[in-house]
Amino acid sequence: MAIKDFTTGNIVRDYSVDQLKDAAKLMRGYDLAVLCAAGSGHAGGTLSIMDITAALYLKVADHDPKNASWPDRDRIIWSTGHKAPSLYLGLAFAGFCPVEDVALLRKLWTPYQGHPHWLKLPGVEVSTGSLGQGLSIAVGIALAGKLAGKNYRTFCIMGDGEQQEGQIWEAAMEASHHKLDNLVGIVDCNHLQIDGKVSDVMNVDPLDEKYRSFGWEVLRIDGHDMQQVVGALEKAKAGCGKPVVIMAETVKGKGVSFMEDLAGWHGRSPNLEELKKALAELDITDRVPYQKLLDIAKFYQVEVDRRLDAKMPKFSRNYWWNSTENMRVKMEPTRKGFGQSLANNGDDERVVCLGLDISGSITISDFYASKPERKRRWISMGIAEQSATSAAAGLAKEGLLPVLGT
Ligand SMILES: Cc1ncc(C[n+]2csc(CCOP(=O)(O)OP(=O)(O)O)c2C)c(N)n1
Repeated sequence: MAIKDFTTGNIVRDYSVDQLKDAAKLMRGYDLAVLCAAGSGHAGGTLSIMDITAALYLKVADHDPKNASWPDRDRIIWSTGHKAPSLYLGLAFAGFCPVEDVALLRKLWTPYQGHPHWLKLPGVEVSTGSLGQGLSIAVGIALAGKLAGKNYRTFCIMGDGEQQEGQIWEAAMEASHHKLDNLVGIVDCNHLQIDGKVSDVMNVDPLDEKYRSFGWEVLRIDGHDMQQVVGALEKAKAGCGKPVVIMAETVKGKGVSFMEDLAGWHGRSPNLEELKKALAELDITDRVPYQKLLDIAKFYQVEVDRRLDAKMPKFSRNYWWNSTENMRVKMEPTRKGFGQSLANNGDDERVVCLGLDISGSITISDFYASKPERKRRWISMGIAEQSATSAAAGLAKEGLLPVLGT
């Protein structure tokens, strides 16, 4: 089991547990460097999943970097598409693409978009990012494997906050009904989501019992203990007559003390100073060519700007907002109007706001930000948009004015 040449069946490279540990550490460094170069992205969850990524891409999954669409390859689905940089580094370290190219993360026209795009980068199985859908896609891929009599395995990486999505449980039901012993779910149990602790936003525990009651085999491990990670992935891959889910206990932001276990690092990227501090902590300052990665991103962006500028219509005067004195406007993101309006009009006792774990970004939390007494009318629903929308219908039916957004 490992990176293979499918034409000969030979193993191209096999990693020992110590080599995997080292690769995961290095991948964390590259992750932070490319996030820094992009100026945005998700540090917390990409760090928590990195040991599993290294084990899967460098050891457990059968795949061939020279033939990404080899029909018998194992499939890896990233239901948590926001962890795309980990996926790209898994592929890069396995030899699917040059590691330094990942510095083009989130740049226009590159294969390394903020969320995975399967048509842009060989090795990316499906485009993801809308939470809750990956396990259903994985069920379909596993069913297709059964229909074709193929022996490949399908791995699906999910988040613990993501378990709030009802669709996951529909997929879990389907997987056991169809005895998909070729399907392996992996839950990155880092106990945090965007709005805070999973247990506060919308408790999903006891997850093990839930999956067991849905007919799955459950393996719970320390997701940062490489021996345990490899052992569980190999055991799950061997199959046991039913779908297997690995509950990996992890730490969000793992490896960097000032990022660990902090919800604020969910959707943040480090600045240069933070990057240097993180690399020093990981003890890999000399092994990650961060300046080169930053330069690759910077020079690429210069070219993007030049090409965009060439496409812009040119006029005798510059009419762009705020470019001249007579075009002065106050610029505010439109989403801020949403929160502002709720802050201004939220005293109406009928107004009830439903939180869907993205409250700060869409500013719905401005509803109670300066009026804590309104918290009584703030209801956290988790990442469960479909049910929350129907719950809003129920609230409205009883004469309330529900507001929700995602
Ligand atoms: C359907 C959907 N709703 C909301 C989001 C916005 N979103 C992106 S990541 C995230 C939190 C995910 O938490 P978790 O699954 O625990 O992932 P992790 O903490 O490991 O990053 C949310 C709400 C989304 N991408 N898709």
